[in-house]
Amino acid sequence: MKLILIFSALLGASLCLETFVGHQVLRIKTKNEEEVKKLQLLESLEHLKLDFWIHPATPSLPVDVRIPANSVQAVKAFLESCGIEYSILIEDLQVVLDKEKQDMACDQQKERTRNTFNYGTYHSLDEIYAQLDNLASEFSNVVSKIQIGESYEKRPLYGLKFSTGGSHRPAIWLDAGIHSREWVTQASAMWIAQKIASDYGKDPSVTSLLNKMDIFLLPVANPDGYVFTHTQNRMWRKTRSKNRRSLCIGVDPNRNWDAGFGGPGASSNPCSDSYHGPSANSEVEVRSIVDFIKNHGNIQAFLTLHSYSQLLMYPYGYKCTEPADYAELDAVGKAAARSIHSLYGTTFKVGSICTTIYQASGGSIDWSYDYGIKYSFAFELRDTGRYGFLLPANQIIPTAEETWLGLKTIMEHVRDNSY
Ligand code: BHK
Ligand code: ZN
Repeated sequence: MKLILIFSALLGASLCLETFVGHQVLRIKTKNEEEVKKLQLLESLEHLKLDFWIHPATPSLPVDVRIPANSVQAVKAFLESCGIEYSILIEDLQVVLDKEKQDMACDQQKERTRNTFNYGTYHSLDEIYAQLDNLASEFSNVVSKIQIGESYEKRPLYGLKFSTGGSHRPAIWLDAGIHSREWVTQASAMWIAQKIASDYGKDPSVTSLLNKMDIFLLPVANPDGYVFTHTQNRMWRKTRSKNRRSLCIGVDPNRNWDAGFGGPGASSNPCSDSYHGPSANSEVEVRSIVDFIKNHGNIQAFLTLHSYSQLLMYPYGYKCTEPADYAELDAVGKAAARSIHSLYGTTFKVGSICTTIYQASGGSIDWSYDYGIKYSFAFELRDTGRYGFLLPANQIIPTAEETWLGLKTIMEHVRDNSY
């Protein structure tokens, strides 16, 4: 009997969805450096098992943190004793997760009867991959499916190539979902794929772009993590690779690039959500993109989608100095932010990674920029913390629409300023 119990407990641990009952998400407002320091101390207390959605770094920025039920009282007591202001963003995370799951089940049922991909709902990896095939066959004049490698758990890394011919045209890279829990990014990437494909020959901007350049889109850069967020733990961010030195799983794929690798804003602790990994490019998902970019030889823009915070960032993250192309990147970024704003009034803040969120080393756009890809930008899509990573599905299409306008502004600039 005892054995059966132990066995089923083990099974439960590996086959069940992690619950977040009673987990709260707090928004903490810091007034000065001293309060930031106190939050950094709080972050270092591993036993509290805090998940900082936005890390403490600059006093003017809010800090969002998910707190497990049994740490909530301690954290609030700590904040109150320090006189640090906070509010509750999410009262009980599981309630939001249950709603998300329920909505998804409903939408899936509708989708089955209609037999068409609903861009306004979240999907499994298999559904997304099936849709890549559908797009490639429906728009075979411009779209083809490519595979750039395999994940750690041997899932294919599928992407789309948008091309109207020519041999080896200059190209734009766009990826989403390198952090698996940032679901609106994979979903937006799919809407954008459909938009690019169906606008060719209709929208003069897309048409002229694709008459000159190719676009490569990788909608799920971290498929193992993405599957894990559906089957085990909705809050998973990292890859799923095993560590030699620890039982903790995964590497932060946005700390694993060969740009200031292992520097400030990355963790050497394999249990941390920002663990940089044993070496640069240790993650096959990262290595596959790097190899693809190097082999291609003429990528002119490197664009990556994250969520959340509504930011449009350019290098650097591993250091806080301005890149050589600062003036141009800032101007293009601000123009893109205006395009985003024009549709639904969503405001994006524009700046370097270090000055807009925090110092973070080993990030993709720092690598791409130092590699020579001038137009390197990272988007942080909606929202600003009301739902954070759990953006309701009815915001997917509006998010994708506004993001596409921002992307298009950057792409037009790249088209007209190829180098
Ligand atoms: C984006 C690009 C490069 C470096 C850092 C970031 C911020 C990103 C991160 O890696 O910590 C924040 C994040 O995932 C939430 O999207
Ligand atoms: Zn991210």
